[in-house]
Amino acid sequence: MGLTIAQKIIKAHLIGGEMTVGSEIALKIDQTLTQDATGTMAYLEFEAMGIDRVRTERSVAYIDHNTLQSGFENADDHRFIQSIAKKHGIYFSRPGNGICHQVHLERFGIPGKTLIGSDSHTPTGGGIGMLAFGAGGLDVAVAMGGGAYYITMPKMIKVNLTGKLRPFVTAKDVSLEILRILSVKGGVGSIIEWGGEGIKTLSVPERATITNMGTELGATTSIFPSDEITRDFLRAEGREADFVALESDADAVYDRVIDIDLSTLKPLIACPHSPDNVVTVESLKGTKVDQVCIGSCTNSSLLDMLKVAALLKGKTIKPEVSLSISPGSKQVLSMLSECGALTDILASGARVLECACGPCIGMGFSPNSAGVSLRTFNRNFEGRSGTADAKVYLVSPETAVAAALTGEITDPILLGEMPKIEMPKAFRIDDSAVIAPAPVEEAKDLEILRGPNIKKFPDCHPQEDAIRAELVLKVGDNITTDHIMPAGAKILPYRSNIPFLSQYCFGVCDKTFPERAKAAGKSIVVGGSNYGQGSSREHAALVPLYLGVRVVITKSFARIHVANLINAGIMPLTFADPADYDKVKEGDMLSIDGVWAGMDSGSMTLCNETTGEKIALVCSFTERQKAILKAGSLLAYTGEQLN
Ligand code: MIC
Ligand code: SF4
Repeated sequence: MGLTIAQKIIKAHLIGGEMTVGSEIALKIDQTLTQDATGTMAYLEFEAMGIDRVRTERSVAYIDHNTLQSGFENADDHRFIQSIAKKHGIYFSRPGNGICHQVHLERFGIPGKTLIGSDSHTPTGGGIGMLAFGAGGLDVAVAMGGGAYYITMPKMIKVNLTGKLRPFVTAKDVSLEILRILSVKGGVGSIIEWGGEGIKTLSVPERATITNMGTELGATTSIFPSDEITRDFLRAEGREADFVALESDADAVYDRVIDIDLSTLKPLIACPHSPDNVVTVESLKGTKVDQVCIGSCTNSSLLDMLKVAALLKGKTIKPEVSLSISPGSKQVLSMLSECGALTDILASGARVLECACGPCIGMGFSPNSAGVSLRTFNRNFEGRSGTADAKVYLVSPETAVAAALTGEITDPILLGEMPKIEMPKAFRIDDSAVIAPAPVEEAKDLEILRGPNIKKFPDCHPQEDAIRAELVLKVGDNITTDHIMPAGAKILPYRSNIPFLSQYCFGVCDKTFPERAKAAGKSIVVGGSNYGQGSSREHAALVPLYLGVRVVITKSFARIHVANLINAGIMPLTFADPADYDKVKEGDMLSIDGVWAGMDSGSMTLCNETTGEKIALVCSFTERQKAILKAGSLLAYTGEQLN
């Protein structure tokens, strides 16, 4: 039987387990990336493992999330990451050099290699034919140390593209279309492989927009073949030698095939507050817009920016609209500047922001009260923009420009003719903002620079054989890690300070949670389906751990978060019958006896001591996961293994 592209890469990197859907496999990881918001933790964890030098082919530490430096905290964290990178063999991409996923695609991604990153949008690398996964910081730390990365062998979904996009319809609309079809849960447990004749009309940055947003489907990752288009991109980056051709076998078998005819697509828009809440732009025409933001790891490539500049050229934006543009990398910004496109952008009245995540993670540019913001980003979760009552819509750069010019949601087709964009044959290559690590002999004497913002890792608690704790919080379906541990300008500087962060835990759902959890001492959280979707931030596990959460019971979990919970020693369990979710309420006293035997048998009985009801729970832990939970955390378990 033939293999899919993903199965071929998995096979070449398999160091444990069998490639049977649903079973745990261990993969050798070639490259890692971190960003600063998750990086400080990941490097503290790497340090705790006591390994001198990374054992990957390439590890890169990016600074792109917290670049405001509104106090000493961010700057201290940057210095810490820079010094630890230099000492341990990691390349350091300075603040201003760009968003991790964009820069990694440009400068480091290699088709056929495996990559894990402490950021959920690491699958962006699939645009260049990498098998790239978002992971918790601790998993990345282990991979840097040469350890395997564990995933559940996914199913394979193929999206077969035919036809060609019409003018003003873009790769972003393809992403929104697949979200409309599959929803934010539709990719769970699957790798999405893109193929068909239609992919020949998509450049690498367009493919990367699509694999980037595959994260919003809950997919394990997404991938495109590596073909002549990939080779052209690598050649333009001066890296043709990195090219490897990759395609699936003609008789490869997929669990599901979805057909999309590109020529039938229309400009689409995701409405508040979920990326799968998709309708046509046309259907919302006339809606007043206050703010437009263009950028993020989804839509900040040179191609996107050149299109934006061409559409803005000679025009000015509506006085009522505020427009921000963040190019994805220093390479993109300097090329915009060289060809004069930056002048067209500035002349339109746009505010050009740093090459960083910026407004996407609520670091500035929050909308006005109840404001309508159209963004080319990948997430529009409630509150993420920094304005609690803002209404955030996700769109393509073309639709974003149309709104900035007219002041209302407008089908970009009405902008007239799409200007022809000439892409340069070669990109401007300047790696001066990437600092190489110190040679081994020099590295051992280097000091790691720590600021007072870096606090210790929370204490872990080995799972006990019997648990008795209060249900302190019950939440609904599709709870994101932005609900559990919000980001934004006020909190993001404290990503290495768990005690400080804990005051904001679940703030979007219930501001009283931190106090109540602390008072309870030990506690249980209950959630609906797809609990923990979104960001890879392990803080969404570490902070609840700090507040005393020992068990989370849901209808179902999102992939990265469930791994982060186990890594933190919090036991994730699911209701055998989802309807039993209704049999518990906040304040109930819950207990589980025979936890260890239950881990082995795959089922446990939850006793609701308040009502006297007994509820069946299920779990399916691997031997490794059981050992982590019994040790109290992946870190403790790794320590046990090393000893
Ligand atoms: C995000 O887009 O939510 C982030 C910020 O990039 C996160 C990582 C983080 O929380 O630091 C992600 O996607 O994993
Ligand atoms: Fe940065 Fe936004 Fe991309 Fe996350 S989704 S990596 S915050 S640009």
